[in-house]
Amino acid sequence: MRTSPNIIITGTPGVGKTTHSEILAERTGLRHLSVNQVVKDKECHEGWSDEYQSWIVDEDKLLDEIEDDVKAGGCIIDWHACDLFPRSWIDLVVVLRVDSKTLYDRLEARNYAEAKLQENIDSEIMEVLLQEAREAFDEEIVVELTSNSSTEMESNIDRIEAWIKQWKTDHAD
Ligand code: DAT
Repeated sequence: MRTSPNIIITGTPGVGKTTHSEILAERTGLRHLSVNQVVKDKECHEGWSDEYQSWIVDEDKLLDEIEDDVKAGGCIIDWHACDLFPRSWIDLVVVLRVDSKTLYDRLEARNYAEAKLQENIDSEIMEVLLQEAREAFDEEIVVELTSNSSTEMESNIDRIEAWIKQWKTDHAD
């Protein structure tokens, strides 16, 4: 039994997953688990894809790598995919959403190539990650939050922080 919840923060690249996760970790003492970092550091991949400009992730190796940490609880899992994580590991799935113009500007600032930029904008418009989350987890634990501005981010963080406190109260011995 976990005494601290596990939360996935997901969404298209550029929506604010890392920023939200870092602030939340600082405020709540939960651990920011950057899946990108684990994939790189622990080599949970089968090489680099030039076409997708990203690692070809070995999901089994990744899950093995993080299993003990996540089962212990208190992880903020930061990644653009969520359907690989076993349902029993996860207490809340936050899907961050951003307007296409804002997302365009953020990805352009990251020097994304045009094709990759457009692919991510399309994915955001088509709600790909929201659908993925809703299909993979019970609807009650999937929350969609907008992240267009720092005011929205503040309010998201307050909400998630309050949710964590409540979860801990509800799951105290
Ligand atoms: P992700 O981890 O989803 O790729 P990020 O946290 O790295 O996204 O954020 C991408 C950029 O956008 C970064 O420069 C911080 C900025 N940003 C993120 N969320 C924001 C928000 N709600 N308001 C304003 N800027 C934000």
